[in-house]
Amino acid sequence: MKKAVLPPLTFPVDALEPYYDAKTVQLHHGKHHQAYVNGFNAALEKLEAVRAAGDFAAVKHWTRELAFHGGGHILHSLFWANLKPGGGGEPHGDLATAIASQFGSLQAFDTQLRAVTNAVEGSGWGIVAAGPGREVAILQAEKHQNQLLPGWRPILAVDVWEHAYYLRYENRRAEFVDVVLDHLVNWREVERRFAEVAEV
Ligand code: MN3
Repeated sequence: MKKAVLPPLTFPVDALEPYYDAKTVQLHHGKHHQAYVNGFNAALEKLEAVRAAGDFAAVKHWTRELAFHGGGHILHSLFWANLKPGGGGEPHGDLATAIASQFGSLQAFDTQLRAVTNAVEGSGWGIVAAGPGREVAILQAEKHQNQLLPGWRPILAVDVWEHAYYLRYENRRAEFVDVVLDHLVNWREVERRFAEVAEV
C-alpha cells in the first residue's frame, strides 16, 4: 500500500459559508482529516516493522489501526469531494433511475437517507453505497470502518462525527444533515462515482 496524502480542498475554506463555516472546514480538513492520514501512514509503517520482526501477534492491532485511520481518510476524501458551493438538488440520470426503482421515489430515498444518517449511534457516517447489479443502498458506518459491506462502494458519505458540525450546529445534528443535503451535496460527483461502479 502506498502512503496516504491529504487531498487539497477543491474550494476555499470559506466557500461553503454560511452553511458550513470556514473555521469548522479548516479544522475538519487540516487537523482531523490530516490526523487520519498520519494515523494510516503510521499503521502502515508499524505493520511493515512487526512483519519484518516476525511479530505476527501484533498484526491484528495494527490492522485495526489501519482500518480505522484508513477508513477515516477514505471517507473524508469522499466527503470533501461530495460538497460544493451551491450544491443540493436531486440526483439525475442512471443514479436517479436506480434510486426511483428501488426506493419508490427520490423523495422516499431522501427521507430515508436523512433518517438513517441522523440515527447513527455515536460517531459515524451516513453512506449511500452502490453494489453489484447497480443496486443502491443506504448504510451507516460506525466510527469509520464498522458495518460497511465488502463489495459495496460508498458513493456519498455524510460525516456525523461531532467534530463535523459541533462548532456551528452544537447538538443539532439533524440541522447539519439537512444543510448538507439541501445546500452542499454535489450530486454530479455522486453520479460520476455510480457510473464508475456500474462499469466494473
Ligand atoms: Mn470528520
